[in-house]
Amino acid sequence: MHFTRAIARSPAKNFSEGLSAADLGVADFATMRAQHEAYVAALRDAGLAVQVLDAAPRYPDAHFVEDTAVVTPEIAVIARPGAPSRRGEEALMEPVLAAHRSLARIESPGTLEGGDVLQVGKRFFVGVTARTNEAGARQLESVLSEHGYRCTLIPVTHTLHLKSDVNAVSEETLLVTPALAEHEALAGYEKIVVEPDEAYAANVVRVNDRLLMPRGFPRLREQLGARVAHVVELEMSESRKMDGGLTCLSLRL
Ligand code: CIR
Repeated sequence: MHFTRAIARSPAKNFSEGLSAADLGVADFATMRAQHEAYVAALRDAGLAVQVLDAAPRYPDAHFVEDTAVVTPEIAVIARPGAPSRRGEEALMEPVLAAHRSLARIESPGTLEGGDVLQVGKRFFVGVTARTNEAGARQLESVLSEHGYRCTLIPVTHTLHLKSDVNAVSEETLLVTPALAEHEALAGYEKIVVEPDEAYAANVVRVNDRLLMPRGFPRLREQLGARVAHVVELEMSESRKMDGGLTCLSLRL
């Protein structure tokens, strides 16, 4: 899939009040802002026009914009966050996406966060997690099937979002943590399995000719080696403290 645009949101000064189970210490705003600017610059270097929305301090997790929608070339599906403190972020995103796509919406009692939705070509994998329930996943499936996509639901209990554990490096190759390496829903793909102590680095973003990965994971860098021609490493320490990864920080379209 070729992306031309991305939508991001500046982190709010109170972003460290967001949800986190990471136990990695208090996140620092100045460092986060610099890391976010580097992320946006990396997307621009990849040729994307990046729209950076204003910080939204009412929602300290709102810069994790990926969770607010699922965007395909044909449609944007406005999510319905499962975390009560994040409910409302999707309403901020709706008018932004309306400028680019026709919209569908996940409705109550469904919940869905974009971090649980992985697209690989015409297939979607949807994590059923603490944030995305089966009703939400089935609603998404119903919308996407109208556009020729096939959805497979994957129950995930050990981590926050499906994409904490699996992402596409190409249409044939997935980067997975050991937890999902043998999952039957993912059979048929070539796999790169991250080392258990580098599991955070399974959250990578493929943007056109390049792959963005978090800095500080030398074995994954080596594993990607010649398989991925252009790897960009980005410092992610402050997002990590807030349970966020690279995919969470933008919507690509
Ligand atoms: C949360 O717990 O909702 C945020 N602190 C982190 C969200 C990360 N988003 C993502 O993985 N897509």
